[in-house]
Amino acid sequence: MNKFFLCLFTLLLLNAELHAQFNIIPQPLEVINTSKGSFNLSDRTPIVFKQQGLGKSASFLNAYLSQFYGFNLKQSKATAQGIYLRLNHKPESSKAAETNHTTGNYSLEVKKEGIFISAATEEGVFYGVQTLIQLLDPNSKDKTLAVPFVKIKDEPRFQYRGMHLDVARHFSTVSFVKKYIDYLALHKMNYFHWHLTDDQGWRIEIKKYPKLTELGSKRKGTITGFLPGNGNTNIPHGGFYTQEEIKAIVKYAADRYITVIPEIEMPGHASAALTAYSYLGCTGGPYKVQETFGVFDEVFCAGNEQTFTFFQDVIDEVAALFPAKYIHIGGDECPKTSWKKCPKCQQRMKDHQLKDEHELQSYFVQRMEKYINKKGKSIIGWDEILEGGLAPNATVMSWRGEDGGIEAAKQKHYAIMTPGNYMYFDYAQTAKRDSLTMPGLTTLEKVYSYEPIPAGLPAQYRKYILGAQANVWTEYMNNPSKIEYMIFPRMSALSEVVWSSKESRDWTSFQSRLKQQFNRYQLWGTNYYKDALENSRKSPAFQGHF
Ligand code: TNX
Repeated sequence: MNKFFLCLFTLLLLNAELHAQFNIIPQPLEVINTSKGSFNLSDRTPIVFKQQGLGKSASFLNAYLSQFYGFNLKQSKATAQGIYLRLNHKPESSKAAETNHTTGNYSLEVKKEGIFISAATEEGVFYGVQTLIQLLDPNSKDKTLAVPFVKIKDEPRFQYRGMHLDVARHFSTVSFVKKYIDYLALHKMNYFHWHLTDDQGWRIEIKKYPKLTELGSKRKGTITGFLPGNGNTNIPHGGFYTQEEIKAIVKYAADRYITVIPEIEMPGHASAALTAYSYLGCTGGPYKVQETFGVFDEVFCAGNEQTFTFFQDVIDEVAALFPAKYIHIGGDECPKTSWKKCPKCQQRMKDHQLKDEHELQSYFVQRMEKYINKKGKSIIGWDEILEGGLAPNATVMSWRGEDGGIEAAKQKHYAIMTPGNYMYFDYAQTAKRDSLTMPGLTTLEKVYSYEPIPAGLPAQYRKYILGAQANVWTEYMNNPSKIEYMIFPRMSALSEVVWSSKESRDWTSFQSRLKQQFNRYQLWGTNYYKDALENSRKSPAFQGHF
């Protein structure tokens, strides 16, 4: 018996060894080291595919090769040695898939005759290309790349693999947003949650309400130091995306099989919108686009019909811009102070027999949900939308720990896990506090250790957990380099949490593969937290504020 376990153990180690040598992140389901040798990839290698849709995968590969290796491939019908992209139309298997609708399986084989990527879906082929990219030596300066022989079978574990970006606290340019989307693609992520409106800025052009961006996208300054701040930059900060720019970004993401989910905050986090249209608030103002952070009492009036007209108009334009099935309506951190004092809000509560302001918030969200459902879309809201009764088709994003997600799943609602102490990339990544951040601590190891299916959730509800997402709130990130520093390497850990099978998760193996990932970051020219491997291991247990 002991011998048996020894054998098994050796086999497992050997297996981990084989995986490790390819340094692929996220770890694929099966990696088979076929035989020694490699395929030479150069500008003489043709790329061969029949279906037009596969052109997106080919273009991504070519853009990567030209940017980082200085050559690209020509499409050809030839049957010589080349890269073959194929749709095989076989039904998706779902061995490791936790939920029913995981798509993106692929197989990749590198052998003497060529590189063969096949999948049942276009995105599967795209993920195969991402894996191929990881087989390329990031340190090579050659125009011929040796791609090691290997056979890989892979499939995602979760159907929702997301990253969020807050562009309200600090604006990100169109070109950085595209770069961010590329980072997601390189990690096989498929959702980009775009936090477009908040107290500190309204960042999406709405044609019917031009003042939202004329006035609401600009603030006069920003606090310096940690909340409540030790001064103010007094430097105006602003920026917004035109509808044309938004369409371009949505297409850019779709070409990478990434769905963009817009977030339009309601009924809280409203200062920027109220500054533009003060009649939407309970008191009528005066309001200002906030220069500091936190939670503000000025929220949208829930008693005023014009508020709903406003949001319906906004949703009309938003729904037309984003093909995603989901619209995120926020719903978080909405103090009830102004509603308690507002005659219109109180009247609404009487008319609808709402017993408290939480039920009024629920009324607000449910009314907007109905409108959004009529447009064929569903809402996502932060876990506060559970308070006062959940809207019938809502998906919950669980951020104050996992309880919201658990509760939603038990009510047979879908949930996406983004608990603060694991998934907040605005928290420090080292106990040494190397820069100004939110006060929590989320080390690389902490991210890596995250298990999206909560331990106590009864089996029959597990399918309601769609996946997980990391949030990048930008109160203390005012330039792209800081954002990159905060997301890398934590995003690489996240990609494994949401993609790789639970059984294959192995912190030791991840650390060893991450060394090569660091070389890739260098190739990309991105900033990253270089001491993550050192300090993640040493850092103490979580000390966050939730
Ligand atoms: C809470 S997460 C917020 C954000 C802040 C973040 C800072 C959530 C739904 N609301 O408005 O930016 O904390 O960590």
